[in-house]
Amino acid sequence: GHGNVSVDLQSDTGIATVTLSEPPVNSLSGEFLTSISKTMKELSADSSVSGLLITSKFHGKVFSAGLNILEMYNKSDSYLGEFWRSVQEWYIDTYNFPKPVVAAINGHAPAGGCAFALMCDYRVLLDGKTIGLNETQLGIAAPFFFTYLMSSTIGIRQAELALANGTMFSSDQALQANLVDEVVPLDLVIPNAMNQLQKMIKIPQPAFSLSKGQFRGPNVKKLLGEREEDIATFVGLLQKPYVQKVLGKYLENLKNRKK
Ligand code: CO8
Repeated sequence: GHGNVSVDLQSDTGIATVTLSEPPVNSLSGEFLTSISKTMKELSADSSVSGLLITSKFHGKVFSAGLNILEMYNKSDSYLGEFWRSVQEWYIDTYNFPKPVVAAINGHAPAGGCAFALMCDYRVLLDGKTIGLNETQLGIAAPFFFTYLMSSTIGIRQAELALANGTMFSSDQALQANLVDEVVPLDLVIPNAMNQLQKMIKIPQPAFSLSKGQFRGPNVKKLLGEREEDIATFVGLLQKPYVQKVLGKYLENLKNRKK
């Protein structure tokens, strides 16, 4: 892997475990996102790889805290633009990955952490953890490609409600809504995810890839066709004074939560 992304390849099955290891909570900075994208590109091109298990080093705590809010606070237009480019790249490389990808969600998965899990083909969530696209709670709206991830997973009506309200689902609610496929105790998160991968890697790979591409290709193509516009939209929204104010307040609350 690259940076704080580690890869462990099982030589007999070709399953690669990708462990997100950015302390303390796997928040996604531009640098971390780029490390993830590079890793995905390499694993995609490696013919000895049959599938991926994506999980977090912070087992039992946090899968990913989502985009690093510090990357969006008090920054120049060009900084924000480059950050957003790395977000787009991460989405394209992960969502478009041609082989099976299973998320072992071994901790909380708010916002970008939820999006990451939604880019995978199957989700196993740790019992008692929360998952959802809570962006509106931060005063921002999730980008269109996050909303597509949610609506292609739980259906348009439920996605629209969840995104408007910034709903964080409990593990029971997430299972009920089909936002995740399994909810299990801690010691089963990785084994059950592995079990699902063992099944998926038996499907002939070209057929798997073609089928996956038929669902996902149009969404990726849309973003590829309007990357610069999407960056401009993001930068424009982020630079609004009220958005910066809300983000600042949110960061402050995060810091003060435990005091
Ligand atoms: N970004 C930056 N720093 C963060 C983030 C984050 N997303 N999450 C946590 N941190 C920091 C905390 O401030 C804390 O810092 P410090 O140690 O300096 O006080 C440190 O990481 C550890 O966090 P906690 O102490 O809170 O750790 P816990 O284990 O108690 O809790 C949680 C972990 C549940 C993940 C909790 O930290 C949390 O809820 N974090 C916020 C999650 C969140 O709301 N993320 C939203 C990110 S926005 C996004 O992903 C999509 C934006 C799309 C933009 C589109 C615009 C057009």
